[in-house]
Amino acid sequence: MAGLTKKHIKDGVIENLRTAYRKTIASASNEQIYNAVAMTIKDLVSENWIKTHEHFEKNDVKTVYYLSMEFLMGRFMGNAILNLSLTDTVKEALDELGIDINLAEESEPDPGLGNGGLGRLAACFLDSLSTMGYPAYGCGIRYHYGIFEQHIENGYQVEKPDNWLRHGDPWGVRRDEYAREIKFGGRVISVKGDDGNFHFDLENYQSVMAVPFDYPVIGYDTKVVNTLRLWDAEPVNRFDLQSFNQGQYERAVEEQNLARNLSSVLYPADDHVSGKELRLRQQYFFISATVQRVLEQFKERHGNKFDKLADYVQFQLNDTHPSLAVAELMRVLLDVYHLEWDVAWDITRATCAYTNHTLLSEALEKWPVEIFSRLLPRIYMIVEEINRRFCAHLIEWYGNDPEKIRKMAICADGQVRMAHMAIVGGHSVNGVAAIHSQILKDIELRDFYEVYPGKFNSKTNGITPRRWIAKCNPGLSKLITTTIGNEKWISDLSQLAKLKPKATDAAFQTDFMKIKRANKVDLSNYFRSKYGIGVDPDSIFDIQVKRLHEYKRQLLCIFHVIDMYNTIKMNPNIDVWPRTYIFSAKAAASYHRAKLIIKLINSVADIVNNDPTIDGRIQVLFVPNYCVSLAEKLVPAADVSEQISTAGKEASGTGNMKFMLNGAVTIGTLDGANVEMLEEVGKDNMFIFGMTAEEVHALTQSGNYAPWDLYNMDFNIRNVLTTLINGTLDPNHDLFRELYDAMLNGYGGARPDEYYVLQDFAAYKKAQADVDLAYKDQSRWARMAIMNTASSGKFSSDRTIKEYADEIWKLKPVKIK
Ligand code: HTP
Repeated sequence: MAGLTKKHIKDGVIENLRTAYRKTIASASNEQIYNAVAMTIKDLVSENWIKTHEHFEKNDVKTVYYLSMEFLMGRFMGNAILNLSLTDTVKEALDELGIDINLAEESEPDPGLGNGGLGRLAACFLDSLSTMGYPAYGCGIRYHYGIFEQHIENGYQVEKPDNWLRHGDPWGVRRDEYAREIKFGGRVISVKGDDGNFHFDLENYQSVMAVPFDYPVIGYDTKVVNTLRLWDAEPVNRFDLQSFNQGQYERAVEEQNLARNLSSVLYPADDHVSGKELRLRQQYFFISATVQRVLEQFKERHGNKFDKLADYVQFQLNDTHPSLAVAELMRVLLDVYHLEWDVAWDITRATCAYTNHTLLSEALEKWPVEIFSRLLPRIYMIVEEINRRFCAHLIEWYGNDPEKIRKMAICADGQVRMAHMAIVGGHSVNGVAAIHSQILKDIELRDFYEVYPGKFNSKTNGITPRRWIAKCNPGLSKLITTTIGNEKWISDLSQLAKLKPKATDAAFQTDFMKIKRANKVDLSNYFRSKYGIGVDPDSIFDIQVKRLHEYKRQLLCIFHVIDMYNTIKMNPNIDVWPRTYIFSAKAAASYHRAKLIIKLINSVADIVNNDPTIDGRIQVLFVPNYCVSLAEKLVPAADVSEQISTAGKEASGTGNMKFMLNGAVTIGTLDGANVEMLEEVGKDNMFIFGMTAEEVHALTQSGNYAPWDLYNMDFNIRNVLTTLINGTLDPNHDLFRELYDAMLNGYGGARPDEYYVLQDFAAYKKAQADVDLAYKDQSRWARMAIMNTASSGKFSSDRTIKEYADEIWKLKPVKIK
């Protein structure tokens, strides 16, 4: 930000400490100092934030509302400083005050308001929306507890609550003026309106207030500041409880509890739904608040011209979680603004668009009609009517084919299917990588593609280069800037292609690998200070970080570690380059198998790290509490990026892109965005192995998969599986028998080795041997690493957002003077 001096910042920090805490720098805690710095920076952006909204209003701009249950923003401060180009100014100002900027940064809580890829994608999208000047709101829930904090005790995951608001919320601005009432339950009544028509309303309902907190979304090198609006729940009658008579008192207490629970916790299961009533309430809560407010604002600006709504408003549904927006928009248009059904329906469909993020059937949200109709009686009526009309349309289309209609209906088998509602009620359905979108059309949503071919499209995910290189990897960023000659690549990542000719330049290779090594040293020092374990920075850093899920196959990687361990034990003189395997992953609290895999990784680490025959050639580390700020430390230090999901299961992946951008070489399957990464970087610079999605599909369909045959024929597989149960890892022999059984016999009714770990094992082992060979040729490795960075331009979320804006939202960027 031009014109800002060190003095502004110093004065701001001192003043904020004084007024907010009655403290001086000497007496303030680290958290208070962090808050004072954060408030100072927020103050600095307020002017642009206000200007942005004045501009939006004056020019009556079209706006996208990104509706999402999750925003995994990561720490705000460092990103704000980077995007405002204040890195040096702030550092010097704090230096002069005697404040260590790193300490201030580390005192910021990392708000974990998301589970994984879905929430982090939403955060990257917001960064790109502001940076490119698109008018946008992110709309979600202000959970008081984010995803749990993971501790490892005796090798097991233990969950602790994460109260990220403990020390205050310096970035949030409470907006009481936009608080709205949200109604649950009750009975639907019809009342005759002034227009002579009957309209529906509710009586005997419970309600809570939705109160928005606004957070600035600061773009890079721009004056545009968009808004992340997170809704918090509060009781409606908070203040006059005392005056209530008996019956109302009980109701008021219920409503108090409802409010307390509503925005309390994020459901910590990724790619999986548990169908809990509270979650449906959360969904309706933030959707209803958002839709009500957006339509009020539209009415203020445009009166009753709701037929123009889609020209000014687009709702993007981040997965099925916000798909109640379809029904809520219908409700408000019908019951509040008294539009006719057909008119309201055309408006709704033109305004909503849906992104599908996953092919896992356990992630498809379905709500029991009993819960849905009891909690949201008016919304349920509307959903039934949408369903009735949709089924009538299907009968026209297919003739009377009851089986087909039952399969495609929105309400069937006692359930409401949210994906079907999102597809029918919007104008766009997109997948998140080419292969994923293709599978949606060919298999998963084939019937819908037949009826609505024009709605289907693909938008390959992306990541923001601001957080994921400029901020987290300053060394490499500087090298890129001096090599290219300017910083434009930070907002036009395709410029990285200019590095390609440098991939074979010996001097550039040396510079590039020096930075990689320095990042590895930094990470090792961090591990040493935090966990008391250093790692060898000259070893290969082989990293797999993501949610723990069977389809992501952490098991394949740890099996390979066991195999290497067995190999070295049998041939102690074998020549392998030392390797450090780093895992980090949270498992859903109720996901027993995933938690057992965490225990296995820790048990393997115990044995391997302490075995003198291994002599440091393998080191295994499970780093607790994977989160955005930890990722920012791991990604720049990786040599090898593990992206090894069963083909056809990982919709896109976005961690894969972060590692590629930072010069790690990927070992991966032809799944998700890996397929497009291969197109960009070429097969010489990536280690691709294993079955294709078609092969996986065919093998599953055939029913011929026989892991016992693999066990009998492959000595290495046999050895790895035996290690699970022969006492090496666990003196009682029983702890990991479940995994052994799951691989060979199937466990708890599941098919044996459902995710084809053993089927892909030999190919993976071969690919890992190729990694070892490639790394031994340091110049070859440097070339590969540079080519990865240089070829990653496509995976900027700026590119993704431009495609959404051009093709789905028809949204134009603004410029603010
Ligand atoms: C998923 C997929 C992952 C995607 C990510 C963002 C599920 N959101 N929900 N996501 O597991 O592959 O990259 O689209």
